[in-house]
Amino acid sequence: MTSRITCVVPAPVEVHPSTDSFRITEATRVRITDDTATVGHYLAETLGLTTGSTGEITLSRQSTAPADGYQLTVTNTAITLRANTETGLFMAVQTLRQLVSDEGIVDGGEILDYPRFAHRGAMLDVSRHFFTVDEVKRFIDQIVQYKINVLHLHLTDDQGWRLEITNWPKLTTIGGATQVGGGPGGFYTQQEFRELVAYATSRHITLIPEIDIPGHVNAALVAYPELTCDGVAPPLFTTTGTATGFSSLCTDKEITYQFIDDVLREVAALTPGPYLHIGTDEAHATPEEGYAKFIRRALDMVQRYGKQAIGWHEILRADPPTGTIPQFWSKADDDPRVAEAAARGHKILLSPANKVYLDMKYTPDSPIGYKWAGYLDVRDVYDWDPGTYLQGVPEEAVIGIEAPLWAEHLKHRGHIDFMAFPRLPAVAELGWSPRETHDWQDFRRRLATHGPRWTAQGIEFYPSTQIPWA
Ligand code: TNX
Repeated sequence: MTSRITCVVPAPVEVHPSTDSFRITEATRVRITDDTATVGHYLAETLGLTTGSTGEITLSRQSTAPADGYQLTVTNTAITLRANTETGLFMAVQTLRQLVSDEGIVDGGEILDYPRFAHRGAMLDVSRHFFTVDEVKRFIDQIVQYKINVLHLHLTDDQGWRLEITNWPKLTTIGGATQVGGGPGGFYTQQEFRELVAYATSRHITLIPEIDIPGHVNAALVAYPELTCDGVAPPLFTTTGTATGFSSLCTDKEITYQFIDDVLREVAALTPGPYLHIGTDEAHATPEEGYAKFIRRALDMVQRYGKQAIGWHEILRADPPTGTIPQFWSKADDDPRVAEAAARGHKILLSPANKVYLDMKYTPDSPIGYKWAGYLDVRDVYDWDPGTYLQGVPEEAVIGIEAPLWAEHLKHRGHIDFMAFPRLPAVAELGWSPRETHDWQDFRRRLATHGPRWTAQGIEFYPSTQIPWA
């Protein structure tokens, strides 16, 4: 059997296997020092070990790896994790977890590793179908194993508003009452949301909350009809419909701006991370001048509340300042504004639908999913290069990549598992690993060995025929 140290996903920058191996037993201890305690305890908990002031597994905050990178050394007698940052140590733990066999054998060798892109994200839509705090925590624990460091939560859409806003309580009591299919829906109280943020932070995940405005707001309009232009409440929307972008806040009413100011202020206060995502996609029901005016005012508020704005790339229609990050979600080169924005100095977040939309079917036989962006089997997701994908958007302009998991078709957490695995690890490798390690044949060989781990973790993954599962 090949050494697990040659099966790490995402592929490390450098791997040097040796013939050593370390055996983890009940007596194995994790050595804890002041500056490594948090990650040390997490490591011990994850591997079921105890901690102490001495131990065979040591963590150190001295490393030659770049920030957020790490070095990992496994010999017959010791395991050493080294990094300059706590995040780097956390990443080292994720690699170490992949090296441990069921019998506690850790294959020997040395690894030097660090990320290619700063932003390696997954997006979960909790609006179309609601997922509980525990379900989101479970997703976080799944994705950190692949060094994903951003979780973007799509908190509001036509079908449901999922975050309590103190000044506008009906958003959740009315706007959060249902979901696609007409089921009971749900929402996070601010306290629950804080708990989620804290959990993400403890896993070195930056949580990005998205409030999708000025379109995709039917749930808010049901709750507060004064936000529509005619003042009439629309009915709750519990299907996926055929027309997207049918709802809009009224951009001519001042109350609209009081509303978004309250929302953005409260969401900013709940969020320690640097970003607020303001949606801005498919605002087909918003008049063009109204759209630009609205976006500029919303961007001023985001800035006033100390955050950097992200928006789906349509936001470029409003000529936002260069600090705004457009999230590209279409197909290659179908919007010249993205390359123009990169030339002006915007950082670009890449989520091309025909590559990384995890709500697409794998094949025509997939039981759930859309196909509007094509069928996406593992190889389709893996075989592209974020550094050269869009003409005029060089690697330096790319902040990273993100895989959206829209939830029109996700009825329960098993559906999250099925759509995210094994595709999300492919996205993670594109975001983390250097281009030089990119190799489909090698990736499928390594990925195959992860299936039994997912099974052990209860992840109901899709056993793609492209992967020679172990
Ligand atoms: C497009 S991508 C949308 C979402 C849908 C998704 C379904 C984007 C910014 N908008 O509202 O859920 O397609 O694939």
